[in-house]
This record gives sequence, C-alpha cells and structure tokens, in this order.
Amino acid sequence: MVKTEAGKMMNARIKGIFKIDGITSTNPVAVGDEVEIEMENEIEQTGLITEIHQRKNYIARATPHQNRERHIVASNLDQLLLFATLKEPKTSQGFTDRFLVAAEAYHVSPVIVFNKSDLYRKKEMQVFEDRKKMYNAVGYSVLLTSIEKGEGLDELKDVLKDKVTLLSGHSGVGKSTFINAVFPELRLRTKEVSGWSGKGMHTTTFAEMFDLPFGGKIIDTPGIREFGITDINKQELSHYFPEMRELLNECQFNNCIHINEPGCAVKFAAEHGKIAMERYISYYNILESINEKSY
Ligand SMILES: Nc1nc2c(ncn2[C@@H]2O[C@H](COP(=O)(O)OP(=O)(O)OP(=O)(O)O)[C@@H](O)[C@H]2O)c(=O)[nH]1
Ligand SMILES: [Mg+2]
Ligand SMILES: [Zn+2]
Repeated sequence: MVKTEAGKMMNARIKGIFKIDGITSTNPVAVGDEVEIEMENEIEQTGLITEIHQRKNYIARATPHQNRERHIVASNLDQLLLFATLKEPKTSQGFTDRFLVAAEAYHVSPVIVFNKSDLYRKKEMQVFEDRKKMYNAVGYSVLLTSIEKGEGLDELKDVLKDKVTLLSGHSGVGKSTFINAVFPELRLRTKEVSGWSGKGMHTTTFAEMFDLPFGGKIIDTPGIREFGITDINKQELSHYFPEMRELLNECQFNNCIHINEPGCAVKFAAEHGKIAMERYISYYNILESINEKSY
C-alpha cells in the first residue's frame, strides 16, 4: 500500500528485482520507503513501483528460520520506541538490550516504554525503577505508561511529535492499543483481554504507518519473539553499548572483545560497578550468539 503525495492510498505492486544498497533482503520494499509509482490500472486504481529511493537509514533483523536472510523492519526512521512490559507478558532485559544494540548500529535513537503499569505491584515497580536507573545512566529515556488507565500518554505523545517512530516489542505489550488511544477512529485489532494467555498468536500481522494528528508518523509492527542481530561482528559489538564505547581506548589490546583479555577496561568496569553487570551479561550473550562464519 502506498500513499501518494496528494495523500491518496493505493495498492501497488513491485515489478522486477530490486537491490537496495547492494543488499538482498526478504522484503525489497519496506514500510517507510519512499518510492516512485506509475499508474498500472486506471479502473482499479492500482500502481506499479518503479523505483525505491535511497534510504536514510533502516532497521534490519535476521529472519528467525534462515539466518542468512535479513528482514528490513522499516526505513527512514527518526527513533525507535521499544514497548516493554514487566507482566503479561514479561520483557526480558536481554531482549531489550538486543533491540538497543540494533538501534545503535543503525543510528536510530531508542526510547524505552514500560507499559501496563496498572498491573505492576511492588516487585515489578522495583524492577522498573532499577531498569530505569540503569538505562538512564547509559543515556536512554525510559517512560512508564498505562494505556489502559491513560497514564503517561501525554508524555509519550510529546516524544512522538514531528518524528517518524518505529513501534516495536513483544506481542501483547500494547502497541496497537496505544495507537488506538491516539486515534480512536482507527479501531486497530488488539488482543481480547479474556483471550490473553501470555503467549500465542500475534494480533497485528503486518507493519503499517500512520500520520499522527499532532505531527509525525508512527509505524505499528507485529510483535516479535526474538530480535535476531544481523550485520554486526564480534569485534564491533561493544561499540553499540554506549557505556562500553567510551572505554574502548583504555583496553590494553585494540582488538579486545572484553572477555578474557588482560588489561580489559570494560571487564574491569563491569566488575567494579561502573558498568551494570546485567548489561555486561547481555553483551556476553549477544557476543556468543553472533555467528562469525557469516563474515
Ligand atoms: N492492563 C493493561 N492492559 C493493557 C494495557 N495496554 C494494552 N493492554 C492490553 O494488552 C493486550 C494486548 O494489546 P495489543 O495492543 O493487541 O498488543 P500488541 O503489542 O499490538 O500485540 P501484537 O499486535 O500481537 O504485536 C490487549 O488486551 C490490551 O487491552 C495497559 O496499559 N494495561
Ligand atoms: Mg498489535
Ligand atoms: Zn576490553
């Protein structure tokens, strides 16, 4: 579906093979792309995509089954809004950190939103406070919302104003519910509360971009279970942890991957509480998951 400069929505198809930036992906055209179209069928008002403009940036992830394939999640973004929840469902810190690494690697600034605060008891509030403190120290904004109760919504709208935002996170965290709260008239499909099982089917099945009434655009996406890192090698991973990035010059070896090397400033910082141990563990887990063979 494309939107013309005149604001008209129309169905369009792609003809031929497109290779953008010399990369192959499972989806040649992604939400957020700017394209040239020709009218293909006047009666049915359908178009033909003839050209995809150079992307300012994009976010890509490994497709779950085929590690070599990559999927462009969206393109031409200003920021990434990661929806997380600490209950129904639980978003792990490891998942959050993978997303943050992708945001850093593709130069899209991230904001973390903890939603469903109405379900948090003392224990979850403590986890929220700890994560907020940890991520703020790294330089990331962290918001707390209850879309259900309308709490934190105004603050969130301020973050979105006049920007192109990709909304992502696990299935069931409330992404579409949030968009419905901004545009009641859209009536996007969201999961029934009674049907909530903690797992199961995705409610949103394709990515879609909406113009925000107060300026800016937002892209709703289907929930994902895991964010498969792609395009990043072991050597550069620590560049995408801002708190590690600033220490890299202090490691004894310039090819240090911060695990067992002597004179490692990053490991020293983690052991002495200057870098959160939880972040260092995420770093380690991501490092282990990177398949060097593909480089
Ligand atoms: N208690 C509570 N429930 C919420 C809140 N926000 C959303 N929900 C509920 O969470 C469920 C899932 O919401 P969706 O908006 O469908 O989740 P989604 O992130 O779009 O999920 P996918 O489309 O599958 O990726 C729905 O039953 C919502 O009503 C909240 O702040 N508090
Ligand atoms: Mg949804
Ligand atoms: Zn090191």
